[in-house]
Amino acid sequence: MAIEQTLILIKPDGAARRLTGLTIDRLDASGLEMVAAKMISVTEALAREHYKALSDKPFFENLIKYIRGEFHGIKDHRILALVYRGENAIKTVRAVAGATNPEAAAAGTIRGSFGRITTAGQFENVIHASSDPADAAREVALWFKKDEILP
Ligand code: DAT
Ligand code: MG
Repeated sequence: MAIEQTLILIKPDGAARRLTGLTIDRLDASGLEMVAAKMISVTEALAREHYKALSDKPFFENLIKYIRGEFHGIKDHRILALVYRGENAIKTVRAVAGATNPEAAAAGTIRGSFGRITTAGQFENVIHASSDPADAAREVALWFKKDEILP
């Protein structure tokens, strides 16, 4: 099986609800290796580029506000971004995260345990995890410079 890298973001609901440590603990237990980590201010441009595949969705504008912390009072739009590496890392992290829709996410997954859908219909699902190899490569390069990732 291939060694992969995948991007994880602790989303503003995850940070606000103090789920950063729990998320890292779950990723640590999965056996994958953390190879990059930083707090970064999510600019409007970065948010739109990250989610550009969803730009035609009705929830897109709220998704941009959500990831920039505007629903959770996050200072400076800051977010913790991580890269994990290992065999089958992309699927492994997606399994730890659970399904996109928190109501559909399996019990015991991060999203299944801690995600919610707001009354406005916004999915608050605690973490972002790259969904496939093409997405992962694009996202890791978007959020991190080469020299910020351990070789
Ligand atoms: P994932 O984050 O599991 O890769 P995605 O890439 O399809 O899912 O969507 C990105 C984010 O957009 C997702 O984490 C939450 C939000 N989202 C997706 N579908 C939604 C919907 N039907 N209603 C509200 N928010 C949604
Ligand atoms: Mg996705």
